[in-house]
Amino acid sequence: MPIPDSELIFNKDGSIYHLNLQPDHIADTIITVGDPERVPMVSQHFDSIETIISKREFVTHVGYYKGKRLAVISTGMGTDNIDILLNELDALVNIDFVTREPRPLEERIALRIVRVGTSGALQADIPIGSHLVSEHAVGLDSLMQFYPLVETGLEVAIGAGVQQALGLDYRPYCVRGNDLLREQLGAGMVVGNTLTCPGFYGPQGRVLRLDLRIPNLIEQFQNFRHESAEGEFRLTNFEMETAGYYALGRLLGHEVVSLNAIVANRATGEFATNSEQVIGDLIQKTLDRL
Ligand code: R1P
Ligand code: URA
Repeated sequence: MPIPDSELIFNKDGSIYHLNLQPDHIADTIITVGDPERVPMVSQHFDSIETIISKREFVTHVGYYKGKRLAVISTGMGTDNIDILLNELDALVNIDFVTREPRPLEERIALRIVRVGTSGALQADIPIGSHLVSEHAVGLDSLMQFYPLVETGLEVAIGAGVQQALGLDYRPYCVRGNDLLREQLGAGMVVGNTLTCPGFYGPQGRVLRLDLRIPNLIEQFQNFRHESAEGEFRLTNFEMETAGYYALGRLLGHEVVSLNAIVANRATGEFATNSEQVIGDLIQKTLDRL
């Protein structure tokens, strides 16, 4: 059955609704960044740029780095945007735009998607300026209320533990990322467990003029532990997208890794004065490892 016009939406030029891209625009390896201004920070290193396309917060440059075809796309902030990004990227490679039918299993393409984003450390021993690769992601957002994510026993237990520690009335989801990609791209980085929050202020325990419903939220995050045969699990850092990437990557069959430039430390109260350099170094490291 063809997917109806209202579900798989094309622009007049045949490009997909939000990303504004057509299937031959995209590369199999994609670097994603939150801030549209970070896209040229990546593509400035390319040997050549063949495509520049943008719509809303989704700015895409496609080109070659040391002979390898790469795309860099900005996503804006939040897992709601990651829902759009992953579904539309998947459609570009795994749905036939003419017949509007999903491609058969044997023709499916697994994309390699690398998030290069900023993040705040939760633990005092993770200094600002460090680079952290996310092993697990725990999602406090509601995206996985709408998809049949299958979690391992350990993932369910971690999510349930976070629910209990914070007194939430829903169980956060938990997803381990792709081990091979983490080892390849995250070599030498801090290996951590990333908490994905549905906001930058209250959900990350920041108080400006509004009090928080959960007292001592940062301490609750910092002190959370889950013991299992795999060892001790603690939350190391937070941001706003990684859990959505890992969960949708698992569901759609794409390889995803989240690399974090630590620009804040909530245990010490510091914010990096050189955040551009911290993220710039992570971009260079990522390009050289792909
Ligand atoms: C908040 O300032 C934003 O920074 C982090 C968070 O996940 C959120 O998107 O990532 P980016 O630097 O990739 O945008
Ligand atoms: N991005 C976040 O979401 N939180 C931080 O503290 C820093 C960057």
